[in-house]
Amino acid sequence: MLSRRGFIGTAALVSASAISGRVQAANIPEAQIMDKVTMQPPLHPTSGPDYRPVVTLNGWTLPWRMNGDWKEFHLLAEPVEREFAPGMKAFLWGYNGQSPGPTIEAVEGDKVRIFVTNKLPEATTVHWHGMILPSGMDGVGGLTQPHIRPGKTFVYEFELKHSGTFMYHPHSDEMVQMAMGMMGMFVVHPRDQSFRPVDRDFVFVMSSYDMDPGTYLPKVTEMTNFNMWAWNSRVFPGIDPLPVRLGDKVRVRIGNLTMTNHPIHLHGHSFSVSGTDGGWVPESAQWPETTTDVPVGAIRAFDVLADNPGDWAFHCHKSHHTMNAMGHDLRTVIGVSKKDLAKAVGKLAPDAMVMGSTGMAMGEMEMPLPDNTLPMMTGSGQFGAIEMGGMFTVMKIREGLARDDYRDPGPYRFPKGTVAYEIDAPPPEAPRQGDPKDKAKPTDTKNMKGTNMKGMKGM
Ligand SMILES: [Cu+2]
Repeated sequence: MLSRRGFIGTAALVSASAISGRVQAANIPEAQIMDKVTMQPPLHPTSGPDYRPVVTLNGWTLPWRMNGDWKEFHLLAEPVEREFAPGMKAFLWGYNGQSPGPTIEAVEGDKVRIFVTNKLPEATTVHWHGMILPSGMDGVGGLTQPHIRPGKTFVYEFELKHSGTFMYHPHSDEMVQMAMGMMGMFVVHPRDQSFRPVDRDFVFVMSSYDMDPGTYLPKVTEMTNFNMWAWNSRVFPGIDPLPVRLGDKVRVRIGNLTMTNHPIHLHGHSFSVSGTDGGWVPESAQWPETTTDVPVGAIRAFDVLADNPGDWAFHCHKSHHTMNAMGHDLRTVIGVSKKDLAKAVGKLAPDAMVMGSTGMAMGEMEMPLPDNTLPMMTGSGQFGAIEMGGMFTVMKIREGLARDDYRDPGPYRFPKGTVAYEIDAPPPEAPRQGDPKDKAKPTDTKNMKGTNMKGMKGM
């Protein structure tokens, strides 16, 4: 699953004097590279305190090595190619072969030494968002350290004072480097294993991109008008599902490095926000939610008891964030006569296709797309088109999944008689307010129980 790339060449050796005097260049751990875009199995600790490791949607955890009492990691900032979903690729910047970078995982009290090698065409730094650490390790280019020039390696050393969920990202040409996908998550487990343990622990970071159909590079000067809304630089239907065993205690940790907030919604359950990038939320301060807003530059971790089996949609509740790039420039023509519209359009563009007069569900419509883009609404389930994109996936809660089994269990097998169903009934004669034939008051609920109401299919 890991491919290794021997990168420590002359450039790194020449820069030895730039490296902290405490370590030698020759002693840099190998930077491990990931070439898969699917969720990799959790990385269980082989030394130190045991913990239940996280899994990263469409991502992986960065392997480390022990060197004395230091846990050593190696991040490689570099250009990468990332598939958003089958049919669309982007040329991004990231770490160790992917955008976002690998999740860094450690334990409260650990001393971490993180090597950062810059293989980008411009300078970078790494800021450890939310970490309580010495100022000189905070990674703000110019303010707390010199920028890491191309080809150079810097070392960050600090002790993990607190457990929780954190992020890392550049603090150097930030607008460009974050718009290009440079970011990752950093999870610190409590040293006390009895502190709020969970059975499954998912993590991902949200990013957004502005990419015209047919192009491969995000527009890095865009400030607000993005068209690809991604979880771990993937969009639906490219986002991994969250497979969960019925009865599991589940934690989902979500970072937001987009330029807007995301109200994240889970169906079929009630959850509580258990942590932010500032630390753990005391139980006395938690309240039940089904949607939690994740502000810009923040993290929300929520805990949920997965006690309701099924396929549960899990998504951002801004409807334009569950869509992909194609088609946002369309005008609203709901209610316009398709025939008249087709006649008018046909004069100008004989091959044009008139659409949208009854809504915009396009899931089942086969339309040729330009190269390298994705339909606005796409994906399919066992009952047909799902008509989603962007920040959407499914929590799949099933009986009897094995502890570390994160494979997609496939579509839910609904017990007989538990799925919403259609009946054969004529459309209702809807009484109108002010209609002289209508003797009933509009609010007369007795009338609303009449046979007419039973057949309100499609209302
Ligand atoms: Cu959103």
